[in-house]
Amino acid sequence: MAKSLNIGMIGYGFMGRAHSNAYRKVSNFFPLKYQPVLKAVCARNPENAKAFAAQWGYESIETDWKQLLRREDIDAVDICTPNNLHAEIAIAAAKAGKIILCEKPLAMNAKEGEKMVKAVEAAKVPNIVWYNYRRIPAVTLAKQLIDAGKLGRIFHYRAKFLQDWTISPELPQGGQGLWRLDSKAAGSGVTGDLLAHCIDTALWLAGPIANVSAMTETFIKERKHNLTGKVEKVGIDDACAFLARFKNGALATFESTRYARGHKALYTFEVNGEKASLAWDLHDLHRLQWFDHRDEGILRGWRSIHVTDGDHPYMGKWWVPGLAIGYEHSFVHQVADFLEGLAKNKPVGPTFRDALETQMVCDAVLKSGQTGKWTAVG
Ligand code: SOE
Repeated sequence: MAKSLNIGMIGYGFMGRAHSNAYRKVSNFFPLKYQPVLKAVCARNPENAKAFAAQWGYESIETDWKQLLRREDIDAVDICTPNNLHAEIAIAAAKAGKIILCEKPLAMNAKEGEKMVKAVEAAKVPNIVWYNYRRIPAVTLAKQLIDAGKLGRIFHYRAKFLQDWTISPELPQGGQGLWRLDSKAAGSGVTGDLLAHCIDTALWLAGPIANVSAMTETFIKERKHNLTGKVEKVGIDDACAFLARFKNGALATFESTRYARGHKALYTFEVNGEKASLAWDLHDLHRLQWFDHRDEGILRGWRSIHVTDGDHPYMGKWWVPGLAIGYEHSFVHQVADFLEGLAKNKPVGPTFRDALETQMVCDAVLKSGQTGKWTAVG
């Protein structure tokens, strides 16, 4: 019989739902040695915590995260709060000996991230950061193809993450649902929120980034703040584009904005290698586009692989070949891999240390955006 792993979740927004859904589903599809148990959800407002607990099946609630960490019946803490609370909670959770699953980005900046890495490594607690897109089967397949050497030397990496939800100047900043626009809660704008995903995938697929040259822009300079009721300066980057050089010599371009009218969450990347290229698009997430120069000349062309067969990553655990899965399954896969790692006593990425590397690239990007200069990472 599987051993229970009692989860204490802090925060209950969009990510609280995505993670809770994953904990609930994982054991039905992935037979593992550990089974998550939704033990407690923690939110400042008891009514909200109760409503969330009732909807998702948490056994109890807490209104103070410090109390949650004191509970002996909590094995793992899942941090789904705004970014400005990640470090304090994670460091305390590590000291309390808890397993930690932290929402991305790891921290407000690399300095904070370093303290978090030190804390989890000193306490030797298993840890992971929710960069979920790695575990969409088509993206995992891209990783397998690159690692198998099928692309050969990589020349180019191209990624973008486009949204359009903050174009209205009437949209306030701060508070529930809108803390991503408040630099005091989020640390940065699209760089930490969206480009961080692109950077995590890029580092995973193509290796470390050496230096970057960025431009950032804040299109709407002032917005009403929901917590103070006053019109306040906007401190986040609304858009960011940067060039990067990987340590292996490959060149990259990254772009992200919340002002690309018509795009809701268009995350795409393309990798061009000596022998082959591949491309992926979140709006068509179960497909991987593949071009292989080694194909017979007259048949050579881009093919669209429907990543739904039993021998594709994770797919053997779901339905039957040809039937697609979606966004939420990337979180289920992350929990499955993490639980398998726990059983085998092996770290599963992205660990806090992996996510610190992403944070260091974000810091370099933001610095370069300010200075207009090429900036080394780290
Ligand atoms: C922002 O709108 C957001 O929800 C990010 O915070 C998530 O990390 C991303 O996956 C989707 O967009």
